[in-house]
Amino acid sequence: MRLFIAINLSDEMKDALRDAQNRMYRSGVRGSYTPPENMHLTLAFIGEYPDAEPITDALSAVSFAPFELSLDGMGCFGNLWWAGIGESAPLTALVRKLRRALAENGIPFDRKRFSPHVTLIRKASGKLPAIQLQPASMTVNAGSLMRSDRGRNGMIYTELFAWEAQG
Ligand code: 2AM
Repeated sequence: MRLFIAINLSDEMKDALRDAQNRMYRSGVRGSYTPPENMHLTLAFIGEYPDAEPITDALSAVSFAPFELSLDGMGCFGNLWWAGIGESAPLTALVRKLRRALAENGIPFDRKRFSPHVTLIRKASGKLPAIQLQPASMTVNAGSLMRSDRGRNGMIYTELFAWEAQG
């Protein structure tokens, strides 16, 4: 199984992201647009791993209180265009605790520096236009262990385990 840990986004966040995608499409940008059901914020990418149970055990031991996230601007890694997430101390703390728990349990993950983003377009054509995102925010009440499968028409992400905030 190809696994990652993510925050799934609220409808309000997805609507704002969808609106930005629509404007980019109308301005001629072509590429592989992330469908709303696939929009998420990755906290840790595990990759191929045979068993979800040690991961759900590790996640269950990481507690966090609900916190707010908001969108903040757009950026790109080459031809992968994304929407950024505003600076958030609780998010940074959660990722640090989560990654430490994975490491302590011997679960491998991509140790690249955390750069909170939601991918909007892969293989985007042209240059990133100056598009303003509609303001949007959400309360994070849970994180998710996700499985990624290659479907006939793109990636299919399935939630295997929801890990709830406390309080
Ligand atoms: P991306 O959107 O920036 O590509 C599922 O692939 C999720 O894991 C995506 O959000 C992807 O981020 C993220 N991810 C992080 N590191 C990855 C890696 N090394 N390989 C594939 N996906 C990775």
